[in-house]
Amino acid sequence: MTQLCEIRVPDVGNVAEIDVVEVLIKVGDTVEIEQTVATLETDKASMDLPSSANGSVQEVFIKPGDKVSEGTLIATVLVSDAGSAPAAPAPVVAEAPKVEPVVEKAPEPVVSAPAPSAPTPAPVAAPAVIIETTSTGKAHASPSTRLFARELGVDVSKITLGTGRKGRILKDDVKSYVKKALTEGGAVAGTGAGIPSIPAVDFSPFGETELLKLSKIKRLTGQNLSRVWLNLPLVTYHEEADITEMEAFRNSLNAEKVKGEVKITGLIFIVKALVAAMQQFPNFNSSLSPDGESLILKKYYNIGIAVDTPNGLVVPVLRNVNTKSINELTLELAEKSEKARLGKLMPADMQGGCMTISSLGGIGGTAFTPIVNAPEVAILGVTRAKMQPVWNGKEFIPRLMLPLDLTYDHRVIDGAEGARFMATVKQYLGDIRRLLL
Ligand code: CAO
Repeated sequence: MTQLCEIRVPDVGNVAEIDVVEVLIKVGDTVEIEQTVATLETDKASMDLPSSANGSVQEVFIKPGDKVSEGTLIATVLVSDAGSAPAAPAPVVAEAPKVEPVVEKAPEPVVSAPAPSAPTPAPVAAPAVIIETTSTGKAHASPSTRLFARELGVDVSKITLGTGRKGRILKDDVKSYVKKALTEGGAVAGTGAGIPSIPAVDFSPFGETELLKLSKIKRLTGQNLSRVWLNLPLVTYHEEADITEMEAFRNSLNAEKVKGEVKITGLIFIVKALVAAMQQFPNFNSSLSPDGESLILKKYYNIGIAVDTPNGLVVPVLRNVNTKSINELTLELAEKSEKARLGKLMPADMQGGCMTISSLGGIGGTAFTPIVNAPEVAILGVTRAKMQPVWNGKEFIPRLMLPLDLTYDHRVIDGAEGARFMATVKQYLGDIRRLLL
């Protein structure tokens, strides 16, 4: 046997008009006792209206924006014998639920606990209307939305604006928030660990704008950089190397090259000097184990080179630098940076780096703070070398000085270690004969 059960607004105290904020059921849905069927709101409180029967929804009489009051018919539910059908003849009015303030309560809940006023005793215990007051200054969301957010590990206060009435946060807003966090690769701002998001701004009052989709490389690089920025305690140390002799040597080598031959770039000497220093300071050729308890020391020396391409930044890797000559590395860099610019690098070309160099020297600059390419623990930034007067103890002499910026993961590298490492790189670049030792 089946019976039609009515779900009505219970006695919610002396409130004449209650707004329907969200309707969570539709015709054909199966509902269970205590399942929230609608979210109602007064000026002072919001409440989840639970179903008082198990069954299938036959008709829904309200929609968001409607005003309801005690006794308003919300929906009818067809209850089968197997379900929790009220014993009274159909139609049966669900018993007015007991009202219990829950979650973030105001000192004086506006909706008071009424005495049951249903005409027929319902055979099932009517679930409580769940109330959340809105005078707490907390995020504007119903208890069921809060529960939903908690189940997904979302701190609802991190959702800055809901799409519901008066900015109310709805379940769909929680879903969009999670979706956005997953697409952007960032962490969902969970309770206590969330980082305030940057609110969206409508620029239209200030002038015309145009929407330009980011390239895939740019989006992925952005996600990775944000992750590193948020997870690693980064320190950048600045140094200058005297490359006057190195540059003279490089120019003399290039003068010997016949037309069409690839010229030796200063970057290759930097790659060599870096690896020589990494061999002396093994911590720079390491990664932190995922549990943060150990260092994974690498016995190979692969250097990533950040290459600027029309589609964004890519980092091809020069492998086994310690076993290759300056000429070999020059050719390899020329080939890989060309492939990078043509978008022809294979994933394997960009894997296995131990440390990265980001050189802006061809463009300019005096210093910058590159971001470590984790799980590497350090990155070397290079900006434009320039002639400077350097005091030799007796006089100022013109020297070609190269600015270097080392950013490192401070969990792995100590400040003094970083300074010693850079003093070593500087020494190698100052006298490249030392690379032979
Ligand atoms: N100081 C002075 N001049 C420099 C210099 C420096 N530190 N570095 C390069 N130059 C000169 C070169 O000698 C070259 O001069 P010539 O044309 O007279 O020979 C010119 O600048 C152009 O060099 P280049 O940048 O093309 O070549 P490179 O070997 O130095 O660099 C590469 C290769 C692939 C790193 C570079 O082309 C590139 O893409 N740089 C951008 C890197 C980048 O975007 N990094 C990301 C920063 S954000 O993390």
